[in-house]
Parts: sequence; structure tokens; C-alpha cells
Amino acid sequence: MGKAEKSRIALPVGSNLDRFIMKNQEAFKYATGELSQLIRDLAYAGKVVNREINRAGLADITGAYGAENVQGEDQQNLDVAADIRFTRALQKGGEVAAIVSEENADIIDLNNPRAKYIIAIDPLDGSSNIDVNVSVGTIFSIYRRVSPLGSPVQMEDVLQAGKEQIAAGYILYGSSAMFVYTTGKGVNGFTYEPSLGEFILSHQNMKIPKEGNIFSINEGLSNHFDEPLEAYLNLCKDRSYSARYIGSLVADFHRNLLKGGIYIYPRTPKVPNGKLRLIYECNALAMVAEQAGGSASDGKQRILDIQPKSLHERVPFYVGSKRMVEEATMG
Ligand code: P6P
Repeated sequence: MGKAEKSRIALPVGSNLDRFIMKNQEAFKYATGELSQLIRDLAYAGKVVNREINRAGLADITGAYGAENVQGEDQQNLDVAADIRFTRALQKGGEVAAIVSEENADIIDLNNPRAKYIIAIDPLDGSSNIDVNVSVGTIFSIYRRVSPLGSPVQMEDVLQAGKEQIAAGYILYGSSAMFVYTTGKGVNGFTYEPSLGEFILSHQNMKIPKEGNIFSINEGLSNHFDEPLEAYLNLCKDRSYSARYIGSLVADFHRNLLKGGIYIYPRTPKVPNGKLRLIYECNALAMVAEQAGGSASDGKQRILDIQPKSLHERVPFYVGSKRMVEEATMG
């Protein structure tokens, strides 16, 4: 990528996502517009899901769907609704050859073999929180296909290491909805303005503080933490750090991105590889964290270096302020 392409996209706060995407595209001399359209398609689906979440309490679409996903977790109605929304938007957009989704056991082949891109997505992470009005989020990764265009999608297209992502981000359905993403040239956040129906640039070139004093972990599992983790958490408490754990990954991650902090979902006897999924949860947030100056590890290695072996594999996840992740994982 040329020097110009590495330069940050500078647009004034208040610019809308569309204009930012176009500016971003100009910086990529080989860009042909498909990636731009793909990011627009994700933002559009996010607006639709945001509307449904905001009405959830009234429209009787909360609660369990009555089925389990491939993880054996009870699907919520909105999990299924969000999965359908994103799949439809990406299918219509025409830029995506296949999707890996938390809500589907197998690759969703969009029968579009000439499309360049692969999407990995958690359509609605933390959805069980919707019934109690807690923020939830969508997490997405974008990869280029590695198998020849025109041929059927292969497993190698979807089992790519996180460092191969060409873009990643999340949509936070919180007190305000936000679209936060990176294409490898820094991280930018856009806040949804309902009166305009637009995501507006509100957080330019987001950087996570190198140090923080917030730690996010489910201490209800503390009887099962290994010694190095126990020791690190005691260090946090000796320093009177704040324990903040919403139980919704995107919400915890976003707060730590802005204020500094570390989110940890460790391995325990019940979840020997941790709970979070590498391909459609950890990789995207690891790319955002690193692009914002932070770090993401599985406790031993960089998340983005891990070569996935299966679609729904789990990894222990330490993500956030660089020095906090280094200290938590040096044990
Ligand atoms: P626990 C939600 O199910 C989720 O995937 C993340 O959003 C959240 O951080 C974590 O699991 C909560 O898991 O075991 O602490 O309830």
C-alpha cells in the first residue's frame, strides 16, 4: 500500500458515513467500489436492526426463538431477525461470496462465485441482554476470497487468520447506535442520527489509552481462573482499578476502547478454550484494538496470528490497552 494510502482519512466531524467511505475509497488506488458498497450494506442492515431493537419491548419480538444455535445456545428472536437482515442485505449488495455467522452451523454460500469478499459476522452478540434493555452489538470481519473468483467458495476462504482481514468493525446498539470500523488505516466511529437516518462521524481516528484502570471479566467464574490470571486480577484490585462487566462484549469493548481498560474471557474447566469465537467475534475486535493502538491475545499469542481450524472455534480472549494486555498475559 502506498504512503498516501496509509495516511489517515481526514474528514471533519459531522461528515456522514457515505462521504467518509468515498474519501476512504479514493485513498485506495486500486479500489473499485465493491468494498465501499459492502460497508454501506453493513451499515444499512445495522440501521434496520437498530430500529427493531429499539422497538423490541413493544413489538413482542424479544424472548427466545425456541431453537438453539450451533453453539447450543438458545437463539433469541432478535438473533434470528438480525441474522436474516444482515444475510439479506449482503446477498442483495452482490459483493459477498459467502458468510460465516454465529447463527449458522455451516458456511452460508450466497451463490455469487464472482464476488470478491467473505464476511464473518456475529449478527447480534449479547442478545440475551435485550430483554433487560442492555446494549448489544453486531461484530463483523471482511476478507478477500483466496480461491479463484468464479469457482465455488472453499473452506480456505473462510478459515483465514485475522491478520488477513481487510476491514473489521462493530455496530453498538446502545444509548445511541454507533458504527465503528477500520480498513487498516485507523479506527473511526459514527453515531447514528435517527432524524437523518445517517451515521455521522463523531469519533475520528480512535485511539485506546496505552494504560487503563478498568478490568472487565466475569468474576463469578473466579474459582476456576488459573494462577497467572488470579495474580493479575489481584494486581488490578491492589491498584484499586474499577471492575466493569456489562456481560455484552461490544459494550464492554467499546467503553474500554474510549477510556482504556482490558476485557478478559479466559479459559475455564467449563470452557477450556474460552467462550468467545475466533472467526466472528475475536478477530474483528482484535483488528480494531490494534488499529487503535491496543492489543489482543489468547493469553499466549496474538489473536490475529491464529490460524483457524474450524468455523466456530473458541479462544481465550484478552483485549484492550496494550500495556494491560501485556501485563495480563506475561504470566
Ligand atoms: P458470561 C454474550 O453471550 C457474550 O458472548 C459476550 O457478549 C459477553 O461478554 C459474554 O458472552 C458474557 O458471558 O459467561 O460472562 O455470561
